[in-house]
Order: sequence, then C-alpha cells, then structure tokens
Amino acid sequence: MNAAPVLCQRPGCKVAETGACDLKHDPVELCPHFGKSAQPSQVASEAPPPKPQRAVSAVGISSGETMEMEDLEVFSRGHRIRTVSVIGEPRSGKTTLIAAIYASLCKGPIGDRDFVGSRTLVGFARRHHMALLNSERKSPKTPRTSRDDPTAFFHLALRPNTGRAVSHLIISDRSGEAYQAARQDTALVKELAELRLADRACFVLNAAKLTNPERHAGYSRQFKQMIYALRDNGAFRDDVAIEVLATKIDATNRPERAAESAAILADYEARLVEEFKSAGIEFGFHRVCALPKSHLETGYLGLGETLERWTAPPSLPSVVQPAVHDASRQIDRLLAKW
Ligand SMILES: Nc1nc2c(ncn2[C@@H]2O[C@H](COP(=O)(O)OP(=O)(O)OP(=O)(O)O)[C@@H](O)[C@H]2O)c(=O)[nH]1
Ligand SMILES: [Mg+2]
Repeated sequence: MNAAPVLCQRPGCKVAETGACDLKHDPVELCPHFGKSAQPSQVASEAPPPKPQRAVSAVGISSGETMEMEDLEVFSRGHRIRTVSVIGEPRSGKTTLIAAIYASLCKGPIGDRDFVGSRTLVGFARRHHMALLNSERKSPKTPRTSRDDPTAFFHLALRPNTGRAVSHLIISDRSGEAYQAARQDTALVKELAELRLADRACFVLNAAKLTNPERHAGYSRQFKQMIYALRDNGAFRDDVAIEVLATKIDATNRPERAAESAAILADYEARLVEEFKSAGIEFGFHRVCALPKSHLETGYLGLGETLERWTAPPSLPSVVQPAVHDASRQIDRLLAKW
C-alpha cells in the first residue's frame, strides 16, 4: 500500500489523510508547518536511515499559479469546494471580472465576505496586473485568454464577517473562443470538462455589445444559443444554478445613450427570465461593472452581491412527503389537506 504523502512537518499530523490541520488552521495553508517536510530532529530516531538511492518523496508546494484540472482534483479531496464556471464569448469580460473580484478583496471585505486565503494568488495578480493603468498601457486592457490555454481554476477562501465557517470558492476561466466554438459545433461541448464540476454556471453578457444597435440582433440571439447549446448537450449537472451577469454596465451609462441602453437591457432581461422560467430553468439576471473605464462615475458595481451568491450555501432539498390522494389511512388524509 502507498504511504500517505507528507504535507506537514509536524510528526503525527493527519492533514494528508483528513484534510484537517492538527493545530486547527483553516484553511490549512495558513499553518506554518503546512507544505514543509519533517525536520531531521523530528523524525523518529528508530526510523531506519533512508536508502541512498531512493528518491525523497515529493512535497507539494503551491506555486500560487492558477490550478489545472489535476490540481483541482487533489485540492477537492482536502476541501469542500463551491465551483463557479464563468462562461462567455471572446472579449465579453470574464477574466476582468475575476481580476476585479480579487482586486476588491485586496482592499478589504467585499459585501460581508472577508478574504482568508488563496492557493492562486500569483494567478490572480498576473490577470489583474494587465487590467491596471500601471501596466503602462494607454488604457486598462486584459490580454485575451488563449484557446490553447488549459482551463484555469482560481481559489478563494472566504469567511462571512458574521460567522466562522470558511468557504472555498473555485472559479474557472477559459478562452471565450472555446465556448464560441462549442456553441457553433455542439460536438465540442464534451470537451468543456470544467462545466460538469460547476455548482453554478455564470454566463457573462457583454452589455456594451447588447446595447449597441448595430450588434444587438446578432448578439442577443447568439447569447441565448450559447446557454441552450451547453445545457441541452449535457455540459452541466442537473442541479446546476444558472445566472446571467450583464457586465460592462459603465458602457451603457454614457449620458448620450443611457436611457435607451437601460431600456434595451431591461427588455432583454425580462424576455430571458420569462423564457427560462417557462423552460423550468432556475435562473437569475444580475448586473456588474468590473472596470469602469467608459464611464468612471459608474464605479465598480455588483461585485459584493456576486460573491455572496457564489458562496451562498446550497439550498437544502425538500423533505416534505408528497400528499397521498384518496388515502385509506386517516393520517394520510389529514396530511393531504395540509
Ligand atoms: N468598459 C468596460 N470594459 C470592460 C469591463 N470588463 C472588461 N472590459 C474590457 O473588455 C475587454 C475584454 O475583457 P476580458 O476580461 O479579457 O474578456 P474575456 O471574456 O476574458 O475574453 P477572452 O479571454 O478572449 O475570452 C478588455 O479590454 C477589458 O478591459 C467593464 O466592466 N467595463
Ligand atoms: Mg479571458
């Protein structure tokens, strides 16, 4: 039988097996002993000396880069995670949204969520760097996520400031070209493996494009097609929650077109909600601004509410017994009345 990997330098700590830190650190990465190999003095003296040729067992030290699928599988064995897949056409604003959530947490709590830790700080910082003015661009701009890049998984450990329970949020980001290709050729849907893990599918709607009269017709159709193409071809689990996040709201607030844009967006929201409700899909529609560069007065918008939804505990299944009609027992007849 293989020995459990060494994850902690404290002799006897069971973190590798149970995922729980002996010193009660949560997340376990906060423990000063986590991720280090045992000190020579701490190794039991009766242990036989290592054979010279044997390779020393590797200790996983997090690089801080985004995780890939294999890393996530290992991580999810030690942590209870909530997973959100951010989905959208190229340049819709997926990566910028993720970078904005990270940037806001750097300044303090967002909504009622406190930042506790992250396995992927370097990955966040890289994305955020390009969206900053000091990346020496004339205006903030996030580089395209390449179609050849594997799906990137970001991690956030968060705690509501009213409670003690830490939630581990995993957010997936992938090139919009891959989602666009799957919309056009549904045989590619099965390649989007991150979507099967998602507790929540977040479809990013580019509000700047939707409210552009020249692009509205085509884009509004394509956006709906993307949701149906993925859902109807088994991309998600049955219990997935679906939300639409209209981003770039600042672009719709420019004074010359604000009223017209607001009306287009409200009308599209009403039609989507109606359509998905009648298709029996649990569905929400929300607005964010992740980078208010077109209309500075808009400011960052909706990030706290987004994080709150993404980390909300899943609703418990109903345990109410279905009513028995024409029951022979008195008690069943009484229950049917209620
Ligand atoms: N005005 C405005 N621009 C935004 C906002 N969010 C993103 N952008 C811009 O939209 C462009 C595309 O953003 P990305 O985050 O790279 O989009 P993406 O969906 O990750 O794109 P791919 O990686 O190609 O799939 C960038 O130039 C961003 O600066 C926003 O809230 N407001
Ligand atoms: Mg991207």
